[in-house]
Amino acid sequence: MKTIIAAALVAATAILSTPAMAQFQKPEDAIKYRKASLTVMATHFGRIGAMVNNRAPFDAKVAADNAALVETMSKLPWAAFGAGTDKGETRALPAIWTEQAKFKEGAEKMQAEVAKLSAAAKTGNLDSIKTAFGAAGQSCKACHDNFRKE
Ligand code: ASC
Repeated sequence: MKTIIAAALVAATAILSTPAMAQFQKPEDAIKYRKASLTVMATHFGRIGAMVNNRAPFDAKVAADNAALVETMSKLPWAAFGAGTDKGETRALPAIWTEQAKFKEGAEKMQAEVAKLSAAAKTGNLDSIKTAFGAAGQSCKACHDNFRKE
């Protein structure tokens, strides 16, 4: 019995302390996951963009709902940039892995800016949303310029 409990504890510890990468069975699963999460994020960001750029009527609730989704999605892609996920169907540049601190900083900057966008959207003030949307878009672009192939 003691042996079983000990084995279970060892297994649980291994699962809980496994690096993020091991959430994915294969590198291509991680690549698919990060692309999917970025695509969903971009879709909801774009819906706010349509209102900010007068391509859609402004609706405060739609803006707030989409910004909340962007904020949630912004947390997801990063665990899927683990070691060994640099090859395959990806535009990710090697700099992601050779300049990890800079990449992390960019990812955190983006997450901070979209959190501000979500806060602005909750106020319903279109001018604040426009300002925050611009800053968030810049934070997307900064990483694309440095870490993504054309
Ligand atoms: C978007 C989108 C991005 C960013 C980026 C900003 O709407 O899909 O990736 O904005 O283009 O420069």
